[in-house]
Amino acid sequence: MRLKLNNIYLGIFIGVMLSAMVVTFYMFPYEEIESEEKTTIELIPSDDINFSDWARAECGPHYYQCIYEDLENDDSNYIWLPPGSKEEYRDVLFILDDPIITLKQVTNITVKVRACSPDGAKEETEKMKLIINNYYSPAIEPTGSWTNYSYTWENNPSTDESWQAEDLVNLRAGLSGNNYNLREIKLTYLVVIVKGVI
Ligand SMILES: [Ca+2]
Repeated sequence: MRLKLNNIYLGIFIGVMLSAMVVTFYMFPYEEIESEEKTTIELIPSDDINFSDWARAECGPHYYQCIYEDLENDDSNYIWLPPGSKEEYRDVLFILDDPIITLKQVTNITVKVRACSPDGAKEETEKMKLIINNYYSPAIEPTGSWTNYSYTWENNPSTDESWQAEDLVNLRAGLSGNNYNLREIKLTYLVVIVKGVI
C-alpha cells in the first residue's frame, strides 16, 4: 500500500513538473536571435552633377557613362581634366545609385577610382583628391599609368560620427584634380564601396 502511495506521489510530482515546464515555455517562448551579417555593397555613378572643367572621351552623352564599367578596364572610355591656367583643384562629381537594401549599421565608406596622369613634360607633380559629398581625401599623386586609388571615410565627415543608413541616399562622390602643368588627369572608373551590417 505504501509503495503504491509513493508511486502516486511520484506520478503527481512528475505531472506537476511537466505542467510547469509547459506553462513556462508558453510564458517565455524561445526568442529567435536575429542574425547579423557583414556585407559589402557597391554604389555606381548614375548621374552627373558638376563637370564644367572636365572633358570626356568616347563616352555616351553623360559623363558618368565613362566611369561605371569594369574597374580593370584601361579603355579609351574616360573623362579627363585638361591642364589648368592656374594652380587650383577642379571637381567632377556624380550622384550614386541608392542602395537596394537598408543596412542596420554602416561600418565605413570608401571611394575607389582608377586614374592616371599620362607621361608628358612637367615641372611639378599633378595631384588629385577623392571626394565624398563635400569632403576631400588627402592629396594623391597619380602615376603615369592606370592605377587604382581609394580613400576610406570611417565616419561621416559632416557629423564626425558613424555613417547612418540614410546617409547612403543621394550620396555624391567624385574626383578633384590640380594640374597646373602640362599633364592631364584621367579617370576611367569610380565606385563607392559601403561596408556594413544587414
Ligand atoms: Ca572607363
